[in-house]
Amino acid sequence: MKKILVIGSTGQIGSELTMKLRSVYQPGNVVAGYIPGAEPKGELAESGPKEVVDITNAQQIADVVRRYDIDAIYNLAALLSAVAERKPLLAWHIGIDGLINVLEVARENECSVFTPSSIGSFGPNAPKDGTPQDTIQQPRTIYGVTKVTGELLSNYYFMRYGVDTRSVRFPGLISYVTPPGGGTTDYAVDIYYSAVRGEKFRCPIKGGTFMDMMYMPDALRAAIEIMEANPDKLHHRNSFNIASMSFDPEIIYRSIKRYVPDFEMIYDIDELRQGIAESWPNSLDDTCARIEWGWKPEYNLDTMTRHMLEKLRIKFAQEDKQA
Ligand code: AKB
Repeated sequence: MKKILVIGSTGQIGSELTMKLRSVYQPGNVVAGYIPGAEPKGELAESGPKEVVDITNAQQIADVVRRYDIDAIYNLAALLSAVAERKPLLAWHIGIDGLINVLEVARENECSVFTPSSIGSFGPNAPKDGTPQDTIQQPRTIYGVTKVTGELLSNYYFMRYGVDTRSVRFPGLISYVTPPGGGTTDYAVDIYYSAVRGEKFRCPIKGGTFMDMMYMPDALRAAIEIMEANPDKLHHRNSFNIASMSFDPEIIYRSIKRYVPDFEMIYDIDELRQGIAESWPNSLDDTCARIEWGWKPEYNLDTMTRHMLEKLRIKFAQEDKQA
C-alpha cells in the first residue's frame, strides 16, 4: 500500500485530505507533516503518524521521506492569494523554494508529487468564461506567479527526470471543517458561518463578480483520483482545470436565503480581494480532466448549501455544549 507524506497537514485542505487519505490508504501509512505552531489536534493528531516537516527545510523533508519509506508527497504548503500579496517574498519562498525542495527529494527517493495549482494561475488576459485548459497564463498576483511557476517546474521535473508530478487547479474551496485564511474566495465560506450564527454578512466582493467554487468533498476526491489516474491516459499533468460551480455573491446569498429566510447581506468591499477576483476567470472549462481521468463533481450549489448549513448547525451546537 502507498505510503504518503502530507506537507501542510493542518491547513484548510490538509486537515481534511490527511484524514481522507488515512481512510483510503490505512492511517499508519499517511504521515501528517506540520510546522511548529500549527500542530495537529484531535483525530488528526491521534489517528496516525505526525512529524515536523517545514517545506523550506529540504533535509527535514528527506529525513521523513526516508524514515517512512514514502511513495507519494502531497505538498499543500502555500500562502493564499490575499495574504501572499502582503508577503510576496514569503509566498515565493514557501511556494517555489519549498516546491524545489520537495521535487528534489522526490527525484532522489522516487516519490510522486501532488502540488495544487489554482484558478489564480490565470490573469486578466485569459478568456474569462470557459477558460480553456491550455491558454495564456499571465497572473498579476504573486500567488498566481508562484502557481504558474509551480506548474512549469513540476512539468519540468516530469519531463527531465521522470518524477511523477500531477496536479489540479483548485477553485475556491468551501468547507465547514477548517476555515480558510487569507484567500480571495473565502467570502463563500464566511457567508455560511454568518447565516448559521444569525449575523448580517458583510460581503467583501462585489455583486456580479463570478468565480469558480467547489465543495471540499469533491476537491478531496479530485486530489486522490488524479494521483491514482492511469498515467498512459494523461496528456496533461500540471495542472488540470477542474470545476463544479460558478457564482457571484448574489447567487450564493439567494441559495442560503431559501433555507434561512431572515438572512441579510450587505456589501463592504475589500479592494485588494476585489482586484484579485476581477483578474481571475469567471469559470473554467474542465473537459480535459473529464476525458483524461474521469473527473466529475458530485455537489452543486444547492446540495452544498444544504450540507453546509446542516453541518455548521451541528458544529455550533456542539461548541455551545462544550462552552
Ligand atoms: C484563494 O482565494 O486564494 C484560493 C484560491 C482560489 O486559490 N482559495
